[in-house]
Amino acid sequence: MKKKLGIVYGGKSAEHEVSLSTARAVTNAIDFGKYEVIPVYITYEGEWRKGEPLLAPAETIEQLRFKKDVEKPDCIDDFLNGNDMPDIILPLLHGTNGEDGTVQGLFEVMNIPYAGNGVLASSAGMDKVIMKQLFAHVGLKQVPYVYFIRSEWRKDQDHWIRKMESELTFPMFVKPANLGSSVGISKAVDHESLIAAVEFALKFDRKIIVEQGVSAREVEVAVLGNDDPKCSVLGEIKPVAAFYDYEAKYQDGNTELLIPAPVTNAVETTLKEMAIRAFKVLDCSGLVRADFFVTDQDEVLINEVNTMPGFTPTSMFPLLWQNTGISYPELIDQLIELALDRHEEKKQIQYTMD
Ligand code: G1L
Repeated sequence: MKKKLGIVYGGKSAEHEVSLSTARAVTNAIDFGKYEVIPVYITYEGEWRKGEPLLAPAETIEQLRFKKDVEKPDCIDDFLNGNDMPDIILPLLHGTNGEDGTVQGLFEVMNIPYAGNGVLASSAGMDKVIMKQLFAHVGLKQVPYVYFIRSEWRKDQDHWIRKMESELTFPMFVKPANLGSSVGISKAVDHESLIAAVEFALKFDRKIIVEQGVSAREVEVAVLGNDDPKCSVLGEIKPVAAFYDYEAKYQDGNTELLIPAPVTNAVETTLKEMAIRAFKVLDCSGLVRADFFVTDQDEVLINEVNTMPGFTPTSMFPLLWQNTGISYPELIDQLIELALDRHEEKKQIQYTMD
């Protein structure tokens, strides 16, 4: 019997289209002899629409974008009632309700194995402040930062400005704490732009983090596994322009990837050990992409981990594994196996005392 593999994609998110492309790429890599693939599209409005099982890879993303169907209403009830359930789910969703742990919670309640991180790691990884506090707890070196919530800022703006200007140096990066993407982020170079940057970020979140800018290279590693996770080779993201800001960085064509990253053995060893420590303190499972700064003095600082990294064949995470000897289809297979392993292990847990 073929396993029923549900792929859930789309969602109420700015990254809706990215999710659709990712879903298409995944259907291109799946072994249809081994899996029956059930596409579940979440609309921009948040409606769940299940399509007919796919018999072959999707040729376009439009094939995966299901229109409203009076015959088949929102299928979330099917999920909640346990009707016609997939055997395993690949959640390919970004942002709110996707990578923040809420959708993972739904799959937990339904008792369906799903790929990638669980509720705790997903939600902790969504909040930059919580993530940094956990990192600090296990002694991971990071850039200095200050954080506060909207009401604290409104109450005593001068206090927070003094704190930032005494504990950090310019340039600083001001970010909403709770967003997975780059929305609301800006660079502050002086007193005036710092205030403007805070006000701007506060439009997107009630919690703000201000990080000290560092002059460093950006190096990333992909981690795969559950209890005994393994690291890929390292990759460096190199800005093509000599001077760049965050706006430039996230645009396509402005960066180049160096895989493997040209770092010393000592840096490589330190960075991989730090990535595993970060994976463990966030209680990750399946996968994570860990992002670091490597300073001119070869000091390694952790920046953040991404519990749902970009996942098309040309994204950093799959590219790093490809360069480590695991192809894109193999990677998907492994993530499915890891999901099933974790689910089996959870079944062993005793819930009562008798
Ligand atoms: F299924 C995995 F492996 F857990 C998984 C799930 C989701 C890997 C990567 C992603 N990433 C995404 O869904 C996305 C953020 C690229 C979609 Cl927009």
